[in-house]
Amino acid sequence: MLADNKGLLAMDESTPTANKRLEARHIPPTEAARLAWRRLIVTAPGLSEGIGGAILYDETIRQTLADGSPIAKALADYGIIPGIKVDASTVPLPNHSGEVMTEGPDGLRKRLQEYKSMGARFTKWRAVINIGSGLPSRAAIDTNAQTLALYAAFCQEADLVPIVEPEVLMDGDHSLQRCAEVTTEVLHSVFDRLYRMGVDYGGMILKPNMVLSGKASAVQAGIDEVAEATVTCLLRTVPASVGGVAFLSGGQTPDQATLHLNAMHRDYGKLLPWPLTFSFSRAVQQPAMDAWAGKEANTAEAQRLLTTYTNRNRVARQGAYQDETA
Ligand code: 5MM
Repeated sequence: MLADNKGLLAMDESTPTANKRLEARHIPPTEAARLAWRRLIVTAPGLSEGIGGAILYDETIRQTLADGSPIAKALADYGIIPGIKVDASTVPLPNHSGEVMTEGPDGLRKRLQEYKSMGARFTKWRAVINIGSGLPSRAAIDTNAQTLALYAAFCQEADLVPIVEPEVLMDGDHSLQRCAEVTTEVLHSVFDRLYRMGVDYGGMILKPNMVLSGKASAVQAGIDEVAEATVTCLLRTVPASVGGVAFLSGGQTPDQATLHLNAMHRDYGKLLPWPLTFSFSRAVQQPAMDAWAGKEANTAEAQRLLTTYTNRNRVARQGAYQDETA
């Protein structure tokens, strides 16, 4: 999945998130529009040059291309391994205002068998941690870490590779240092629970946030600071035997996400014990969706932009990306 300096494409937006992205571009949020967008992505010429695996959503894995081929099969035929998001999104954590937990362990064993029969070879589960005044609580960290570990154990039992995604959000006015503290604490807790659940680190992928300044912070860390803080945090917390690390973009601009990944490889590439790559959604889809705007006539240009951005990240994964805006 992560071979040849490739990354993963997150195209697993739940229906509410997918609709939000369409509405932001004045595209009617219909099933037809979601399908058109997903077909555009899957059929983008050359997508497999930078992408080794694509994470689908339940709706998408049940859909087909215009020629009737199932989307998971089409991806596999193009050389992209199909995966599936198996969490059921977040709900409020009881007794903990402002914090959430992820639903989905009930019936998971059965759902995994169904997805496997539909061609999925890996899965993803996202937990969300908020930074705020007094947050995150120990309860939020422990609950989410335990659920991620349970999910990963179910997947390995089913012979599917779990992507474990504990996302510390960028929202808020916290500092880079605070994000580093929280991300370190969360990753320690996640790996402790994974270990206790008997999860084989070599057969899983971690999908973490980068260590960033809060979006609303007056002081924004530079590219090199983010790269150093993120690599330091990961080296302190992620066992060397983990199969791979693939970042989420979390609301960074496409340029920021690419430059951060690039700086990590350029400056610390030789220190990294695991493949370190990308599993972006917004940071690769945004420019393409803007160009598409829901119009079939814009398909080719949108596909060109999608592969431009996925390929940039493949170059960044080698520390060789040149900032065109610098
Ligand atoms: C694409 O969004 C994924 C699913 O989120 P929802 O259940 O809220 O719709 C999300 O897990 C995504 O895979 C990661 O956050 C990476 O996406 P970004 O946009 O952060 O790169």
